Amino acid sequence: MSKRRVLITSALPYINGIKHLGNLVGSMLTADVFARFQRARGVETLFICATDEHGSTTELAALEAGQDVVTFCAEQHAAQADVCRRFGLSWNHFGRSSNRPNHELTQHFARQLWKNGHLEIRSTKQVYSNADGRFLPDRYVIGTCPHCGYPSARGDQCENCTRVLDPADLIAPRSAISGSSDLEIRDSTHLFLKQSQFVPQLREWIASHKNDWPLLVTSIANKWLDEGLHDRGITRDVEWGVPVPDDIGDGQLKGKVFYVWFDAPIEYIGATWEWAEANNRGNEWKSWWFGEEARDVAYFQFMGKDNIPFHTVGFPVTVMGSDEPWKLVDQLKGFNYINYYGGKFSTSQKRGVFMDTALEILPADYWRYYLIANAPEGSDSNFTWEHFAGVVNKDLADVLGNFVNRITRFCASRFDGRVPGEGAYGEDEHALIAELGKRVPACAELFERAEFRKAAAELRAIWVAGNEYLTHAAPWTTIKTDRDRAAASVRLGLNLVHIFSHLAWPVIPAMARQIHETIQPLGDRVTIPWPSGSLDEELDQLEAGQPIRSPQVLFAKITDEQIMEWTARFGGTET
Ligand code: B3M
Ligand code: ZN
Repeated sequence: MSKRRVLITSALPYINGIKHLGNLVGSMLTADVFARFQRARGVETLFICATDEHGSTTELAALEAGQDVVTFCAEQHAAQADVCRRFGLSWNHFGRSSNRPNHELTQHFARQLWKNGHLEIRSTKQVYSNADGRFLPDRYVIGTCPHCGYPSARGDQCENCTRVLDPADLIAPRSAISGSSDLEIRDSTHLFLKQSQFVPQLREWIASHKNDWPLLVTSIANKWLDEGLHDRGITRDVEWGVPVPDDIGDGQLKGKVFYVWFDAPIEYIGATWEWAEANNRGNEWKSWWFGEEARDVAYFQFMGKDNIPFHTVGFPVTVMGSDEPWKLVDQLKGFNYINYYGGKFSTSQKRGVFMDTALEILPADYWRYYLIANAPEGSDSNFTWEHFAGVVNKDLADVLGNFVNRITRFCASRFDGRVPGEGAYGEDEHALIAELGKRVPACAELFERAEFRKAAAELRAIWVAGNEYLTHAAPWTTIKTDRDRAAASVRLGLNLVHIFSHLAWPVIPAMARQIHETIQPLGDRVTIPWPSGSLDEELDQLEAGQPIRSPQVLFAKITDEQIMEWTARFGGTET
């Protein structure tokens, strides 16, 4: 039996616009921390993401930007790839759903579904705009929400009350392209996926995960099934998408493309294919996804709660209906939302903090730590600048940063900047080693279970234990009377700095590197491995006489002036 491999996908960010911190923590960032942790443990890991590019939202965004959709997507993809890289997201591949592999695979799945009798051609009523000379699907229609009265609801969903809509539901509808209200209802032919046939199979599959998926995930999945699963229209009258192949529906579907939510999850596989192509790995992509070869793969998905139905029902139906042995997700990690001062982060209303502006004001690791420590797992969490500053100042500056600074400075000034070899570890040292002997495996277990908040809390507890040890051992005092005792404390302190950097790497990779470099250069090693030895060995592994460096200030505290400036700039009042 070969070793376990881990496949990780994060929900694919929509192509239009840089994502906000809520999108980030609920998919890409947590997936990244998990991927780094697996690599740090020596597990063969493939971490895949891509931009989700098709559909009416993209066409409209391109229109608004005054660009053709191909240029628009290319630019936006590059912009997102750049900001994500600067956030330390360590994908093996960041693909594009508009690339050829996804086209091929989407058409393949559709053909399989057609062949197996799971698709049906139906005539539907669609909104048609006379002024624009075209059908207006989904977001192309704007009008008043029939549920809450919000006047700018879009035809796919009301942003105000989040209800899913059909364009024909909207009151006083108008075209999002021209603003014209000269609209009529016309017949248009579309492909429907007969999802309702899959309910028993879905129920069984979801039930088989009731003990290993978060309650949030199984309850959202079951709610969808309980409310009655409708057959789903999987084609649209737009141009930008994967075309329906001619051999499906003998010409009746000419000019239609697949609905974006049909092709987007298939891009998880498509992007893996892109990865193989980009790295000359031939057919290896298939070994992560298909049949016997993929049996050793544990597949983890990360996403916000609004995406859960599409991953517990929509995509699985595509996979099951293909009647081919494609891999289904093993562990589905869903997240609640992060709110901004009690209200929503909103891309369309530019409310909250976005990835690019976040990096303008602070390094990525401040954000990474804060977001992981406050990941919206059990319930929604709430971002405020005051809270953010409190967490950063306390955990990163006062606890971790201060520990590293105190011990390295003291070593520099009193031990010539070298690891002291004198003195033996005594009772205090052994007590701390024993404590970490429990905490480090506990922390690993929490990362393994993808419980990020608790894992971060354990990490912080480990740093706190180090600080308490140092305060108690007080080498700056003992050195006056017992140099060997002080030397032993400094030696343990430096070993702690070293292990802290290994433990922190999945969450704060850049800072972890910097901390490691104060103790030992890393060269071109990318991964800082999770400690695998006993803590007795791990905490006594630096060689006596080895030089160390004093770091610059690792984490600068956030000041009250900065909080004032940022609340003024980004808005900071309850809604
Ligand atoms: N593009 C992102 C979102 O709903 C959506 C995820 C697709 S995952 C296949 O925010
Ligand atoms: Zn509404």
